[in-house]
Amino acid sequence: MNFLIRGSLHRHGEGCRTVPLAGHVGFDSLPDQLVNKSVSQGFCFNILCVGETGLGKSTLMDTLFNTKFEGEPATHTQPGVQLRSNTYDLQESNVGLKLTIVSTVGFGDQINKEDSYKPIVEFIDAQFEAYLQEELKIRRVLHAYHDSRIHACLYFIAPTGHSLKSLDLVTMKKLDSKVNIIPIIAKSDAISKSELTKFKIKITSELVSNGVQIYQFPTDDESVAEINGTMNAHLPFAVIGSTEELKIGNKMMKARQYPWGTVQVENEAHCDFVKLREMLIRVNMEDLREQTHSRHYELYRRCKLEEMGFQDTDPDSKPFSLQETYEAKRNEFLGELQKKEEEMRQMFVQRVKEKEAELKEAEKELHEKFDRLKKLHQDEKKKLEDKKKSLDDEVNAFKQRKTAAELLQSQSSQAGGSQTLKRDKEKKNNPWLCTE
Ligand SMILES: Nc1nc2c(ncn2[C@@H]2O[C@H](COP(=O)(O)OP(=O)(O)O)[C@@H](O)[C@H]2O)c(=O)[nH]1
Ligand SMILES: [Mg+2]
Repeated sequence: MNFLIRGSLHRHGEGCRTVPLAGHVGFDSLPDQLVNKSVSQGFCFNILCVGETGLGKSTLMDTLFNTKFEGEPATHTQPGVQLRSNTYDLQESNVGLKLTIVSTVGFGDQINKEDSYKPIVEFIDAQFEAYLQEELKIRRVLHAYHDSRIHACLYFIAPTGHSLKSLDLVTMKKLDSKVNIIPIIAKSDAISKSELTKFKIKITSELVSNGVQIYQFPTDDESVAEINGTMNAHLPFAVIGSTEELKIGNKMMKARQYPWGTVQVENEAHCDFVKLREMLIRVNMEDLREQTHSRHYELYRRCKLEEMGFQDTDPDSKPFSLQETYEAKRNEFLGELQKKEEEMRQMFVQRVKEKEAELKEAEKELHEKFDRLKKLHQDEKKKLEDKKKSLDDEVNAFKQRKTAAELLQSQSSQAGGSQTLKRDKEKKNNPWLCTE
């Protein structure tokens, strides 16, 4: 038995030779080793559900994973968009899955929806950032790290039958370079079959004309190329969610019952729920994880490291050492700091000058006011003094007049007294003289 291997000897430009093996070596069990290791470590998968409140996000998750995840229904009165994240340990056969479901709360409920996409973008970036920080640590434990990066974003479209809302287009456009978007038409039992066909075409053309990149199921792996190719043509999947089991024939099935009939969730003639479950979980879960790491995270990491000043090569196409990058960034940072300091100093001096001028102006005004008041006071004082003087003069004149009057009065009374005396004398001499 001959085994052929490609021996890759990357030593100083040596090529690789193909050499035959004389017997069984054992590395053909590598795939099994990998599987066993992965199974024992367990898997992790993170889904983000974006869609307006009440579009059936929680119900669909329960239906997809055949369980009841706890959680209160969200109200429509949230002041902004938030993200609610829950992690669950699931087990199927001997495979463990750490599943994280992140759901938007309050999406589409505000009057102004301009910034609705921001908390979602920030959340996705925060998970990338946490992973990058772990990668950059000196002592990193990536195998034990709980990877919270979003692997699939289910975007819930309302079954209006018209076209996408601008909120949907804007949000998907902001997310498409960060996450694998799988658009789905929610509550598709609310739309007729012919309307649905037209709606799907309309949505696809709107996504294309707005340049929104949605996740395409991969067709490069032969084993899944056919099914994935067919399923790509069915996007966006029209789904129905229900955790209610009804007896149909002699089987219990997940369905929604209406006065006019029953919709079976897992009946492919009724909706695309099975297609979504197959594509998302059974066929492409690993590709979604892989794409997240190799495409979306890689892009985030590249932009972030470039932003931090890291480069692979210098302007002469020579590899940049980490030390040089660090030095260059440090110098750039110090330069910027100095510039900022200088700017602040200049600004401070300018402010002080302005304040000084303001104070001088105020002082001048105060002086002028003081002078004005002083003059006013002096004028007033002079007027009062004049008045006092004229009053004093009047008082003196009055006193003089009074004295003169008194003198006159006393003189006249003296004159009156001497005549009475004369008359008394005459009366004594002549008692018959009548004076009255
Ligand atoms: N007609 C219809 N109703 C659904 C469907 N999925 C969920 N609902 C109902 O829609 C309401 C809101 O569902 P919920 O999962 O809480 O929505 P969420 O706010 O997006 O998580 C509930 O009354 C569900 O029973 C569906 O596919 N079709
Ligand atoms: Mg919910």
